[in-house]
Amino acid sequence: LILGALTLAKGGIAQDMSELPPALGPKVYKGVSLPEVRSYHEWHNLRAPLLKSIFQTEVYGRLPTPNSLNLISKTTVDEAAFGGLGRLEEAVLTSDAHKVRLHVAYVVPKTPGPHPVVIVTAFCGNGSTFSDNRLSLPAGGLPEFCARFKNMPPSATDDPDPYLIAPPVEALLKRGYAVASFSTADIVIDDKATAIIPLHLLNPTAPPNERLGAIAAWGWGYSKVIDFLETDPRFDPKRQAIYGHSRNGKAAISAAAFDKRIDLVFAHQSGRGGASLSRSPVGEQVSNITGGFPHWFAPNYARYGDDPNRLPVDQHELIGLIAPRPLLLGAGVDDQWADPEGAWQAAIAATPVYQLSGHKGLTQTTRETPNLSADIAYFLRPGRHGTTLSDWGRFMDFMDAHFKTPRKP
Ligand code: GTR
Repeated sequence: LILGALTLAKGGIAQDMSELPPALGPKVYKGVSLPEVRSYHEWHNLRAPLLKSIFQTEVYGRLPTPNSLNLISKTTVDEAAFGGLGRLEEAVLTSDAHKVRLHVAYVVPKTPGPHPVVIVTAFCGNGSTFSDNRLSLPAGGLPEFCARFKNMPPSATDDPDPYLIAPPVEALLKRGYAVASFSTADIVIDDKATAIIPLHLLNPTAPPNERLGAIAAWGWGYSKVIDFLETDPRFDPKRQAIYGHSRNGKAAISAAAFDKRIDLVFAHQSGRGGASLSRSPVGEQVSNITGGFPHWFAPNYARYGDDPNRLPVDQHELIGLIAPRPLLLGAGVDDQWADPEGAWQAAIAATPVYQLSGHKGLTQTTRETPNLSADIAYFLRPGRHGTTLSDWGRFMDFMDAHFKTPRKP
């Protein structure tokens, strides 16, 4: 697994990724100069705080100002949901300062707890996550594309659409997992024309070029759900997993980098601004994503559009901030826009951080054969952008492997 020897191809041109700064190498940023990292202690105490600051300044924007949301209500929606396997509830949390009203829907297995939990982001509302239209709609209603999914039955085949908006909740409950769901629209609606004011309200103190981006704002949503779950003894605070697909996969992976309470992450097809290296020449480029979605990142990120090699950090260092926690990365062969190769390279380049902490990081030797009990697992499956039932199967196996023996002391 030697990175310098690997190349990426774009239109027949091979690009040498040796320009990628090693995760543990010396670093200079705005006059601060740090030597090579030689111990996990140095990583944790010196390097990680600097990286968290650089990722906010240059990529994701300044995180929301610290704030706990107030619990407004908690209701039982269905005592015996999913054929009696779980109890479906809904909580409403608000913050006046942040102008946020967050609906968290969750189903808790009927078996004795405390239960491991997986937190998912709902593209089409919590009602679609749990197939229950009594649950509240997200702020602004459902996005237009959700009409396409209406009445789409869960499919036993590997169709990448149905599971995009609804995880296999029954299967998760049968394996003992609680499932919690929130809509990113409750934090900030995904609309470049209207997002800037709510993003500013989440952190009014951020300098203009470091304005919070929607990706990190959505990531903060996972953390707010965790604040709430941790007040309820039915959930195990040592086994909290998060899942996000595509733009929500970017949110998930950034959330885990900034919030240590997240114990395990499945960032599926997260692409640019997610697990894939910003320097990678495959698929969506920094210039594409910051041009198409200017509200997703700090305005500073767009400055690297013409030459991402100038970025003082890259996504292998973001993954390093997750170490030693388990991370699953899924990719699709026909989903080159999300740059499967860039995520593979990032996983390789983040592995020394896992090794420094006494873990192994990525251990598989081919992209197609994930080792689901390794700290970092990656899979490249046939097919396009979307989440299939077998993607979920791998995620559940990954959680089973890692949550058997909780890692936290
Ligand atoms: C695309 C965007 C990607 C990815 C995707 C999605 O339009 O270019 O970065 O986030 O949307 O979220 O499905």
